[in-house]
Amino acid sequence: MEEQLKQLQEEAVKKAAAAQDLKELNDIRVAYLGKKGPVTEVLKGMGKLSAEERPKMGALVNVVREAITTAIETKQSSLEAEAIQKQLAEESVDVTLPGRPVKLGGHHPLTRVTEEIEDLFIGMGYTIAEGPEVEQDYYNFEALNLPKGHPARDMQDTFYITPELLLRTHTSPVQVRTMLKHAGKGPVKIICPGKVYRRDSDDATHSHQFNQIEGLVVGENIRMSDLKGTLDAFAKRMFGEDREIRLRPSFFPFTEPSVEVDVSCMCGGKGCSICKGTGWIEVLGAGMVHPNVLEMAGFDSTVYSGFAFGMGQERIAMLKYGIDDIRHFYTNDMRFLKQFSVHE
Ligand code: 2NM
Repeated sequence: MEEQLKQLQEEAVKKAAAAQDLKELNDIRVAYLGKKGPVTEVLKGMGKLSAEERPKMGALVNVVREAITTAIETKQSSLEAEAIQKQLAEESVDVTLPGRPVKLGGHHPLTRVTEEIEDLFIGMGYTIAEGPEVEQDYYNFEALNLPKGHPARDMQDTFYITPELLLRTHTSPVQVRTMLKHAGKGPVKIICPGKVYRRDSDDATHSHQFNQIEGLVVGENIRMSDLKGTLDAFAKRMFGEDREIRLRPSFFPFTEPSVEVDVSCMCGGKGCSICKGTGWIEVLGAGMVHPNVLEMAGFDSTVYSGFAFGMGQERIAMLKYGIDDIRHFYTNDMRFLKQFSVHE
């Protein structure tokens, strides 16, 4: 019987060590240590043994059972560890794998031009001022030296809501409002970007709604040369350091004198379709703020003077990017917009 037990132990330990998986190992446990297993059978037969032999045999059975149990538990630990290692290997993340590219959009060309101009003037110490698009006749016209009946405020050009309320035709009313807030004390140094409205028929170069940026500086001893230097810096930084500006006399009711400002063409005047062979491109209007406008805005025109200018982002963007039709800005054709995205 002793011999039989030793053999059982040896056999079970060998099988446990050779088990391929946890199920096989459990089968071995049931086969050797289970209720119907050989070890239990030996225990059952102990009743037939003599009083001296019984404790000896009992101790031996325990030793055998312990040995088999230990062998199974050892194997179980190693199988479980193997399973975890296998799982870890299968589920590992390859951090060197390149990520999937995220599609990036881009800013609308008008946003780009607006922000570029804003950055440029903020860098020169200006602040940004905004105001309502639905405006009072007083701020849009009257306070800008455009009394009722003036030809420049022709009914044909303005969207009126009531006789006293309209869609602003320029952002100048924002400048009037800002000057009034300063209550006669300078300096004022602002740019006013925003949407404006004109009763025009839409075509390749006209839109009933478009964007404008106007600038205004009011202070003591502000001169035409300050305006010229400011616009020269603007043209160079917007279009390139090799560009120059040219001022031609013009007329606006709210400035005196008034000028039309041209920037030199990149063709150098050799004759291209953009400058039509003249070498110059008109980009904005400007002038010294009319004393009437300063006075109506609460400034003493014998102490204060100022310059102002205005431009359209659409026109600037068309020149900068070579866009031939203003309607491209508003029709949201992806083939047009994609040209301004960060990636293709
Ligand atoms: C322009 C051209 C010339 C202008 C004048 C003013 C104000 F409010 F100070 F009187 N704001 N903007 C101005 C002057 C605008 O746009 C072509």
